Amino acid sequence: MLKIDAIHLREINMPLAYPFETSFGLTTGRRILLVELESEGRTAWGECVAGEHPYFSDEMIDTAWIITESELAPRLLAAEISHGGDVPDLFKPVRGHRMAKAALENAMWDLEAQDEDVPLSELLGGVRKIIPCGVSIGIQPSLEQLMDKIATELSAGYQRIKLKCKPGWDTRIFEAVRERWPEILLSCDANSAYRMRDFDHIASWDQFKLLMIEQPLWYDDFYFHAMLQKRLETAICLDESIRNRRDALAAIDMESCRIINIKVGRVGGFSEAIAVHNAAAERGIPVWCGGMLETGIGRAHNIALSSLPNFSLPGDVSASSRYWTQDIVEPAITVSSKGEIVVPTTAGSGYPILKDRIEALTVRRSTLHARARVTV
Ligand code: OSB
Ligand code: MG
Repeated sequence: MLKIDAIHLREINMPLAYPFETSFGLTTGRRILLVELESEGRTAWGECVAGEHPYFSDEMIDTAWIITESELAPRLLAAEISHGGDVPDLFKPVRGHRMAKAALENAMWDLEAQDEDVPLSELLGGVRKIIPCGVSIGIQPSLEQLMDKIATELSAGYQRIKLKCKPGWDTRIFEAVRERWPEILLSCDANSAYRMRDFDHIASWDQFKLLMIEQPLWYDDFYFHAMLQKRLETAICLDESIRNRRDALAAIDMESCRIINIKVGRVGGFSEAIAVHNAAAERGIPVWCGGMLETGIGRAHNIALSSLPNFSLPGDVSASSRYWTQDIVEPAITVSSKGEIVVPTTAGSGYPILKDRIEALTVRRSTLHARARVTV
């Protein structure tokens, strides 16, 4: 039994080292909900990846805070469970709010790994000792700045460049990048910026030999992505549309995509992420680990997840320094000159948190305690 004595919620505010622009908006700093489980002297942390606004998904930090405080944390405090994998059942009565659920479930897996004295990656079923890394490059003020950014990331060793795109920031940049770097692994991510009238336009990108086109159409769609995929040589990758294993099965069966981006927050926690990974693996669909501008806490969890066997494409799991002047874990996450991260072999997530730094960044907090338990 892993008895939870208390759950601490806190909001930290962290400015991004570099602003990040997607088709749905510009992010210059993050407001992040962190959860901390206290269990018999041990602590384990989870990061909620919900954004500042409900633009990527229908969750945002403030909805995640309310749901965590009023519904999820009380269920976890009252539970008698031993495994992170037991958490989804506890949360089943609550519909949606997957990013809020994931923060607590992932913290629970972290706690279990510490308790069992094994690396989190091993507890999740990971096998990889190193993981291949790519970068996601936001929409830039100019093509020149984009080219400079790509040159920097390539010389740092990253194995795959993903370009955020939208109408007006697509063909022209792909052309310029391919002219200078004909051979690199290159992909794009539209975050749902296109519609059916754009099908011919998107089909014209086959000439750029992109590794994939991520979520070109509606965030909740499978059917029209399947129509588009029929028109393309290039693989479609779904991100936003895949909320769980059943979505992955539907998308694969309908041929809406040939690749899946797994974000542990988007699917509601490690249990569902593993289920999506396995469903894809059984059907020959490669997956990779997406990112949500996480701090080292979420990033460490992404590294552990990426060690599962079917994470065969480079993920958006990159170094702390690309996002933060100082991360909240130590050591900070670093990527080798070959574009790889070494999966930690120590117990738990392998990245100890910097409590003082977190305290200094905290702007809001709340603590829930377990009711006294009486044993007879
Ligand atoms: O669609 O993958 C996405 C960031 C925020 C929201 C959505 C996405 C992203 C990224 C950045 O692409 C990935 C990262 O480097 O963390
Ligand atoms: Mg995406």
